[in-house]
Amino acid sequence: MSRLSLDELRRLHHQPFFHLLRQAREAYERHWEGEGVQLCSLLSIKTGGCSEDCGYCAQSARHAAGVTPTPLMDEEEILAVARRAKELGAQRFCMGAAWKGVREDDPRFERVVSAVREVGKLGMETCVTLGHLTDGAARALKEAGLTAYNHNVDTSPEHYGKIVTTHTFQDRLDTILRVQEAGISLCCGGILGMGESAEDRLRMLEVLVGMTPPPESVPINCLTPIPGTPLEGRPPVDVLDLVRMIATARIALPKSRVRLSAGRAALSREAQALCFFAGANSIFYGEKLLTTKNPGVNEDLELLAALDLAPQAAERR
Ligand code: SAM
Ligand code: DTB
Ligand code: SF4
Repeated sequence: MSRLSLDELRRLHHQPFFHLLRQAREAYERHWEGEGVQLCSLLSIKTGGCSEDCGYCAQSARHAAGVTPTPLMDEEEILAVARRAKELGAQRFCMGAAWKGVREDDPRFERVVSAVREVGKLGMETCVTLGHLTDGAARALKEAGLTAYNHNVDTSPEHYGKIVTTHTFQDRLDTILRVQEAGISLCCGGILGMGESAEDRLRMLEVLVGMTPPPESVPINCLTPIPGTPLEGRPPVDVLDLVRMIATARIALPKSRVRLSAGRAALSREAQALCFFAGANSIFYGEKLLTTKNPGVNEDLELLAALDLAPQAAERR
């Protein structure tokens, strides 16, 4: 299927709910039937104290979210968490750092590169999210065997400036291009519930669809409102709007893993079932995201079993 235009995305997204769901299900079955749900464990390897002002984020030094900044974890500590995640059944291990970005000559970055290499040796897919990258940093991560780099566009180009003022949407796209030029798979998605319109959501999707190649995985986060941040008072995302967005993403990005991401702890089992039906085929797995809670491991395994969904096969792709 050729890339969908904004108009086509609008038509898809606004069609009757069950027509949309049927179409999304067909796309899922064509490309993903039998593949299982990807379980990605997340670890904040460097928490808080970030220079940026992203309005949703607990880790910005500019907000009073009460997160105590911690230095970059040691490699052995990181590996211990990764081993445990693997034992619990995770296929991918994602490491997040509250940095504006990294350069290849920063010794802390070298520690992350080494951790990527070692986690890879455990037989897990690896992902990191470290903010902006230089070309050299992207190359170093590729050489260490990194599977994917997470760098979200987060919202539409038009809405971005209302959420973040310390860097631009274009800065995000520049890093995304560096990731892709280095030959690393891209994990790129966004957040719902930051006061954006349906049109903003579709513009965000248009940007993702326009990437070459489109992102390997697409996290769809629902804002977890953090007390002390500018977005603390935002109302929750309507579950049916979330399902509509997942279904539209499934059709528009048929070969991407669509990850039901932050905000899952606030969703009922039935709501999550609808998200999987609409084409979500990846979750964050483990009790904690970066600073907030995620459903428990047993709860998630029970939910997958109740839905007859298998976790993705464990071997590295
Ligand atoms: N500093 C890096 C960056 O900005 O790319 C990496 C860490 S950042 C916390 C990773 C992503 O987590 C953000 O792009 C955003 O999509 C998501 N995120 C952060 N806080 C969130 C929140 N309160 N609710 C939902 N998603 C959130
Ligand atoms: C993504 O899109 N969501 C994850 C991961 N990439 C790094 C992070 C979610 C963070 C939720 C808020 C928190 O725990 O602080
Ligand atoms: Fe949070 Fe990343 Fe923004 Fe820093 S750059 S405030 S860690 S989202």
